[in-house]
Amino acid sequence: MHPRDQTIFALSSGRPPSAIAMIRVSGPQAGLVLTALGGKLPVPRQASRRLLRDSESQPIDDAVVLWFPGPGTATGEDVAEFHIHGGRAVLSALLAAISLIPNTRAAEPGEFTRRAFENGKLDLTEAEGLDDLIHADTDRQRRQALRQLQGLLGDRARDWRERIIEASALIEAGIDFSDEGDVPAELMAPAMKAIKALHDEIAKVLAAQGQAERLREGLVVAIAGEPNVGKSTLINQLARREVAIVSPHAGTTRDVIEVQLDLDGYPVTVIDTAGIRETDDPVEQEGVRRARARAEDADLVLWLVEGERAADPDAMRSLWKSSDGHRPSSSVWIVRNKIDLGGAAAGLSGEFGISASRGDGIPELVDTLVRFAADFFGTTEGALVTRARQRDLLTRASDSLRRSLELVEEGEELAAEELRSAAYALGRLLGRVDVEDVLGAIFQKFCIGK
Ligand SMILES: Nc1nc2c(ncn2[C@@H]2O[C@H](COP(=O)(O)OP(=O)(O)OP(=O)(O)O)[C@@H](O)[C@H]2O)c(=O)[nH]1
Ligand SMILES: [Mg+2]
Repeated sequence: MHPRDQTIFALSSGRPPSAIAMIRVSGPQAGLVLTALGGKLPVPRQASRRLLRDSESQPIDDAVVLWFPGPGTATGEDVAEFHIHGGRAVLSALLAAISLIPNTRAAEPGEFTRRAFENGKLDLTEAEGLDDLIHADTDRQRRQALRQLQGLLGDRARDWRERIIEASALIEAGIDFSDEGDVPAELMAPAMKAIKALHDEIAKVLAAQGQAERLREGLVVAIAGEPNVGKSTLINQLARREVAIVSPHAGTTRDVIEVQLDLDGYPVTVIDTAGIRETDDPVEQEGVRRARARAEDADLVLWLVEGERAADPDAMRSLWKSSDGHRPSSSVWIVRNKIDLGGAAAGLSGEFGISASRGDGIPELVDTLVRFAADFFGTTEGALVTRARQRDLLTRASDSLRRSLELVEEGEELAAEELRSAAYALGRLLGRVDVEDVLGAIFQKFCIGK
């Protein structure tokens, strides 16, 4: 039996123990699984209470079950749901009882969604949106994922693809009918106009994206500086809990410490690093190496200095030593800490004055961070492209359209060929053509049970 014809099952709710757990079954045997464990088939789409029993008629749990006959279901197949008590022993007893039924097996990650995709319930961009929605931590990530799941990009891509196919049909008809190979202008002019419009629309969507792709991963802010300036105190203040050890000894932090923050809906990862200095201690040296590596990759570095001391340009520069002193694209803000000890108050323009231990200046710093994040992510509200895969394929489609406009002078066949590759790229975007290679990569990352 082909693995696709087997009936799959998985725990679809969160990690046990929980008050209630949901096990989902999808495939031709789903109805049989329900009757084998819970007696007669319930009324479709209505919750029914059943005492579930194993193959030896021993009770497993008192449960609520649901029966969804295909194809009008999430996966397009027959689906059964068991809502049981979420204890580990209950779960393992039920999973064991299901697996004893012939032609059933545990689902692989994302396999329910993959079946939905294969049965035409959603296109690939919607499947990606679903995965993003499950992993969304902040409100903005959630809204972006939901737009994707609702198929806004998929709908546009389908429309573009159809229009490309129409335009190429015009050109190919012309090629077939013309004796000398010259396609009549009456056919070419509307085709070219349509291609130009398509190219502009796709280019506009690509240009409007800001950093929508990055909204999935979040912004990375590194706190760096010389030892003992209060970096760990600052990360604790931002996280509002004691994530890092603070001490008066220089060289306290050695590992890179990360916290995830939700700043006004923007996902931000803040990292605390070891104080940058020359040292003989091999452990601290490793800490400094890691600090540099992380600061280099960060989108923003908060360079902490103590009070009125000027930021040491050598120490700052040394941050990027590991990349041949070549400064990466990240921005750097100078933050003056310990202003409670007197000296520099609000700092010079473009600088911040804070007291990490007392909290002075922290709200202003956070506000500025939120504005930075808003700028960084751009206007993601209308963003349709949220993954590199989508961007690559759209760029390919738009490039092919542009080339077909350029090549038409040299021969209609060349233009038609470019249109075929544009349609092909959009087909891949939607998962319509030649996608076996990407499917594995995409669905592997899903949770089991989804
Ligand atoms: N007065 C005052 N002391 C502070 C402030 N922030 C931090 N400190 C103190 O400065 C010392 C060093 O703080 P840490 O947060 O451990 O400094 P760090 O930069 O993480 O140090 P390393 O991990 O060693 O690089 C501790 O004794 C803190 O209590 C502040 O705003 N005001
Ligand atoms: Mg520290």
